Amino acid sequence: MEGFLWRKGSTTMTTTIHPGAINTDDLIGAVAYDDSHDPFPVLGLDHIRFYVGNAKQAAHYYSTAFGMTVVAYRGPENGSRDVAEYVLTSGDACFRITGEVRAGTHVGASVLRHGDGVADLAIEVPDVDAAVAHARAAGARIVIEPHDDSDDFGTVRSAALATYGETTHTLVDRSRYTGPFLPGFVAASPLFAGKPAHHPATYFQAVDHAVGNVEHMNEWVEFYHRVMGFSNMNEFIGDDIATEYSALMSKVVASGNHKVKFPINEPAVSKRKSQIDEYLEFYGGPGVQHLALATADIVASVRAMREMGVEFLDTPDSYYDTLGDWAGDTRVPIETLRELKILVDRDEDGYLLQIFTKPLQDRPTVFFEMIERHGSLGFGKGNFKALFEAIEREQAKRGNL
Ligand code: TYF
Ligand code: FE
Repeated sequence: MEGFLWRKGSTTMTTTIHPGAINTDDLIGAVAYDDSHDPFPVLGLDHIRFYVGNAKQAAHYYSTAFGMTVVAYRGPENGSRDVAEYVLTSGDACFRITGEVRAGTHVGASVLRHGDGVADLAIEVPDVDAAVAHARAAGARIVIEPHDDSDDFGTVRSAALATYGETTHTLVDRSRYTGPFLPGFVAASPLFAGKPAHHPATYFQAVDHAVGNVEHMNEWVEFYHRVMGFSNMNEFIGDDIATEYSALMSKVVASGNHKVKFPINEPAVSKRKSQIDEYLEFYGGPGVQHLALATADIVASVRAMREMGVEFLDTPDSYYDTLGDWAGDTRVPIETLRELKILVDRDEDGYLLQIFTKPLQDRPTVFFEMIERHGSLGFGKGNFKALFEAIEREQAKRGNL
């Protein structure tokens, strides 16, 4: 039977904007790494699973506003009686949108409490059993034991472990599988064929990082060390910055190859209500705060997304008045950055361009970041002040500051 194989990291893809192959490992700042002694080797992020109130409409939104393509589906028509799921890809990035079709599922219970949000950050691993054995010995709670699922396209072995809040990490070994997504899913046609011809083929090509908001940052940093063998990246927001303006503390943990990067935020005590406290209150506990989407051409992507109605945070003009003094040469002229409100950060390794959307639903919870890396492996430290002030302006509009 013909295989689909929509990924993996070794695949190259093209956009209309940057002709030629784009290496998604470069886009996300992956590094060479020998995992032969790693107790928990990971291949990369497999997919991001959202629980939503209306999967069909969410899939439509990610198709139109984020330029993604529906590639697989399951629902009542093919044996999934309780939930409908749409799988969308954009380059190597894969979103799985799950909604209940019958009252009374755990998906509905999750949406009742949290609203639409990220339920699972699935990680591709070479050996599910070895990973689970290590995680269990390190004290992780295994929520789904290792098991096989099969269909005509082969077999997938998977398991799931609990992380912060009600979020989970599914561990997936898809090395013996060639189907459109996972066993039980059927290939599906795109929901939306009307993308303007002048838009890039994809607005983003990989997921760069996924950020968690928690109550106790160090507890979860230690969890990722102990359970997954992740190490700290040299990027943090400490007490000093927190008290000055950010009202949050943050550390970043990453897999050895840096293909999976998880910044972890906690609220800091400050004069005003932290943006992290606002999230914890409205989400109803710890959860995924933002997903950073790596793009090879942030200008084309942000222009396209703005045309399709995506709302981005504003940046004051004063940011661009002084940008030339410190940002140095970037591939994008300052006037274009100013027009689109794109931020720049530079460190010893290079620079990055980034911009943040407003929350993607009416609850002030999960949002996205678009990021174009040029050497920098950081997270935009130089922009924290401008960014957090922009977030706080939105918080104030909601009456939550
Ligand atoms: O992922 C990061 O660390 C950056 C900065 O509430 C950031 O995108 C950190 C905390 C936050 C929003 C953005
Ligand atoms: Fe980020």
